[in-house]
Amino acid sequence: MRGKSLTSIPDRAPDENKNQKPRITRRDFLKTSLAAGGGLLAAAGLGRHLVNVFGGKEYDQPRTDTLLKSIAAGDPQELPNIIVIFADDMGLGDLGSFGSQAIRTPFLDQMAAEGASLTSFYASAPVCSPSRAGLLTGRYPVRTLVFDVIQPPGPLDWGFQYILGAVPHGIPEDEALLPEILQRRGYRTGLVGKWHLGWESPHLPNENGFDFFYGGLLSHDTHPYHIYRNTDIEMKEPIDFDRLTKTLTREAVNFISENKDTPFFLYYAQPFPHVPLHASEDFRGQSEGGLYGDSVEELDWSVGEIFKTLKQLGLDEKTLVIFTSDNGPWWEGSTDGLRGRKNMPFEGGFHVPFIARWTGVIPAGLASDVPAMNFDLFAACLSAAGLPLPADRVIDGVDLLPLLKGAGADPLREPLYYYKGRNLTAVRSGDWKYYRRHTTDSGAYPFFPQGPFLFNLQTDPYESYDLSETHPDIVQGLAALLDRQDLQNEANPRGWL
Ligand SMILES: [Ca+2]
Repeated sequence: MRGKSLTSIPDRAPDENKNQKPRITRRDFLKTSLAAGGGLLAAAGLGRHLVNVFGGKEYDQPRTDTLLKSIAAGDPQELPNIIVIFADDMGLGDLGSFGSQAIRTPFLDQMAAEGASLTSFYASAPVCSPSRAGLLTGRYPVRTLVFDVIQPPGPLDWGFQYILGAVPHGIPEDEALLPEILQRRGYRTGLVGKWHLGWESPHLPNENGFDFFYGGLLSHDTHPYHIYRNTDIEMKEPIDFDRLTKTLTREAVNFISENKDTPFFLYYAQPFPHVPLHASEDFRGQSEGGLYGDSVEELDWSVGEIFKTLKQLGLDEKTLVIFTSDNGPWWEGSTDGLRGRKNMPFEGGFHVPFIARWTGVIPAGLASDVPAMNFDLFAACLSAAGLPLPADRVIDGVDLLPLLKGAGADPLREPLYYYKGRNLTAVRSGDWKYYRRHTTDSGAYPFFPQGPFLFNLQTDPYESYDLSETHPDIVQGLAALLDRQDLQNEANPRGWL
């Protein structure tokens, strides 16, 4: 039948028609095709835009107002200080304590020696904004609607943001952010560095729980990039990026010193080693890792200045300090050999360094390969502040403090999901990671999807050998988890309870 139907289709026009003028010229055909294609694209874009604008958002500000009002101030003597140091695009293999031979990070190495390292720690997204949304809300970024990078619309971004993706202008006001909760608890809250969760009101840091903000609203490869002190521009672009780490370090240290007598939460979101790479004259040319390495070594110095300040003020035992990165490395930087890089669902995009230090509480030198994700830090910080998790919304994070104190894995840990944009791409449960068929990571074949894949991260951390044929039962179980997660998300996109 197949052969017959193929041979029945003539591969050229019958001879009797060859001298007739075609009824449709090539130009007409192209014009019609382009118009039809454009129309279809526009209709699809508009349809998706309308769905994004009018469906699935379910804003609920009263819910969050009620939640925040329910949080009582704590006894300042009982509340530990919390510092989260969040590097930008820094790779797992860029630290000495995680194996770098090219870059020296003595202060981070010392932090690891004095605290706990998690060696299977993930960002909640492989790019900046959603990873920050996950960190500050304790939820999969897709629930917060910040599933991709937030930036002001340039000519290309209008299409990218408002037709294709409909990314909001900033973190929705009805998300309860970690600084908003800690502020109600009695913390002085400060953000030094990169915000990247909105560039205009009502999405600015001071409107979202931060008493103090010093830094940039966007990535420093975006224009306009100004340095703000709270809501005022302190330095207009062009900024001297070589001095940026020094300036931010000064502000972070000042914030700690000024608030030494009150509980404080400092979110130090370092803009490096995201490109463009810069380092001050003290660090430029010093590293075996090039300018990338110089910027990491200066970041490491900056971490050292924070620890020096804590020691001088006698705050070591009162302060939980966490260090991690928002996603895997981009153009440079080491994934420590893991497959993939920034903006990919492979380990190299999500797997980031993690160190926590809290003198007298977290045992020195502890290391664990229990998988965790940055939204767990939301839960850990609330736990440190003596607060329960919000019960009015799905919180995907679990309290990491018992693990960091040496208690081992939480048996109730849900599987970890890997989203690329709003698409659920992979799941990790135990040692197994399963991928749906998805975009290739080979630049030479950009239009070829790949997978599905099943990898055993214990025996194959580099995701090189697909085991789906030999373990169909595991594939079935993990595929069902992905389907379940998708169904739950479609039924309740914001995760309201
Ligand atoms: Ca980033």
